[in-house]
Amino acid sequence: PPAFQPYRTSYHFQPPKNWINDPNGPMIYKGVYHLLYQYNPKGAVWGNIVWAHSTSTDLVNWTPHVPAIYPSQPSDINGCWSGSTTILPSGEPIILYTGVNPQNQQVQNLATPKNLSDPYLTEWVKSAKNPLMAPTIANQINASSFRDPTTAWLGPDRIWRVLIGSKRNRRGLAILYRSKDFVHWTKSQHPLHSATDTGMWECPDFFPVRINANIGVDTSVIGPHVKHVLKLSLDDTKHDYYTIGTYNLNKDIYVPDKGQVDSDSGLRYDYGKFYASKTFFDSAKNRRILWGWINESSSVEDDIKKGWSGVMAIPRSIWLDKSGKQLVQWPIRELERLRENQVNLPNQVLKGGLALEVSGVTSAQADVEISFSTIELQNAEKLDPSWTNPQALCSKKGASVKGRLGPFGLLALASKGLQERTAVFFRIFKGQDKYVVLMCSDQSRSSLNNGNDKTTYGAFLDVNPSSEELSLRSLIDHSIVESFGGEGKACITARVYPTLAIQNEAHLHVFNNGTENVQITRFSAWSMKKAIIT
Ligand code: DQQ
Repeated sequence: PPAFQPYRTSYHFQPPKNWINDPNGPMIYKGVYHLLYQYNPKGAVWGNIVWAHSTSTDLVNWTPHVPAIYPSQPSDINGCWSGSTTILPSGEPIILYTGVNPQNQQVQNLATPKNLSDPYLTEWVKSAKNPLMAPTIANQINASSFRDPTTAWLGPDRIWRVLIGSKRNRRGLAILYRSKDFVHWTKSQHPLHSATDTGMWECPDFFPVRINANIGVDTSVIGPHVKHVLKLSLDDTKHDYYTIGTYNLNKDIYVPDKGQVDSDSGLRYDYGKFYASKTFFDSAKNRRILWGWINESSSVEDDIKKGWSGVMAIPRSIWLDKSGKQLVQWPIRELERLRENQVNLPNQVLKGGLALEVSGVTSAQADVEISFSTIELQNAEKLDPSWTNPQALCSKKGASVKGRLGPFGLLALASKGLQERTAVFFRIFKGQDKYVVLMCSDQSRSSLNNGNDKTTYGAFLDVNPSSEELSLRSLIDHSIVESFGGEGKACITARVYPTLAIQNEAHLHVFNNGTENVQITRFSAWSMKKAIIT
């Protein structure tokens, strides 16, 4: 890789070079966090996939190990694709992953640690019984769409269950398998869940969340105090969608409370770039942690030139919102240990049309928290009933389009004369019977290089601006702006490649491009230290 690397991140996980994609089998074992992930040891594009492996004691600083799983037997000779770890009741971790066999069929394999007393679990042994699950004529499984086993869960009937992503024609499927011993698996007649016309379901994730408590629970927990979440990564749209619903263990089916995984109005973990994510239960801190892959928005040629592609999002704690209608995500607390040189702004009115530069922060590598309150809500622009797609609305009304209540927010990775800037902001509209808050991340002027994908992203945010403040946190890391609106109710992650606003030439502004004044009720920004990721 070249020496000049303005887009490498300082506190988001990435290996020194080459291609990465999905996080695989995250876990905590003997106090050590493990991140395994899809990796091409030979280049900056997808291919030659192995499971690379790093460990950490704080989810921030990472030490690499040799690849944990790589092609070595007929059942995975053409690739070791995504999968998950399950911690058995004995405390032993066990991996299920997808292998691609000599016929290019997708099959499911098992691997166990060679030495359980090694907390780093550097060596893994594949089962002689692999593959444990395979497409056959009898089971009618589509051999090129059968992959990404979930963490398994154990029912009160002592039977293990696991999901495999699949499709039949255009119907997406979460195929269910059951086992008494984790080795012999039988396909259930019915999928746990399916939906028409969604295409392939990659990387399913299925887990319980506590009602009315923001603590995580183990994947096998069931009962009246939990709801269940089913997440799917739609190959068609490359977004991660989830629903919240009820898991009926007797029938082994999952019924979403409301909504579909496939529709554009479906709930997403992140309304920007974030894919093939996976959660695990952190038994040391009783929380559920979400890992997601953030792909590049640059051209393949640029990726090859810089020698790498892909980073991981900051691990996020994830729990059920008190409304019960959506999940909430927040960067793991450990990240705050990288904060230094805090800069605060006093409470103040930010007049319509004004911007305020924040000095004293390393703006290319920062953590920023801001809250707004709005005074003249009744002056909000009316929401046209046809504006149902938040991304389309944010594209139409970008940061430079003047409004009434908004756009107001942050200009991140801004160049001196503002030729380049990534704008993360809110707009408030007057809807039918309530105010509607739109959160946007506008990349249209993020770089003078037009070879990048500069799509603008957007989400509606379930916050009531007449009684609540509007908060925004943005993690800025050279080529990433990872934003959390409404205390984690909507997340938008963007990849940007400024040509001027790099390193010490990057600036940070608070702006209000609406006609109405807004009040800044809180502002803190920190320079971020570099994490040790070797
Ligand atoms: N990536 C893996 C597959 C998975 C896809 C291959 C999702 O197992 O379906 O690298 O990004």
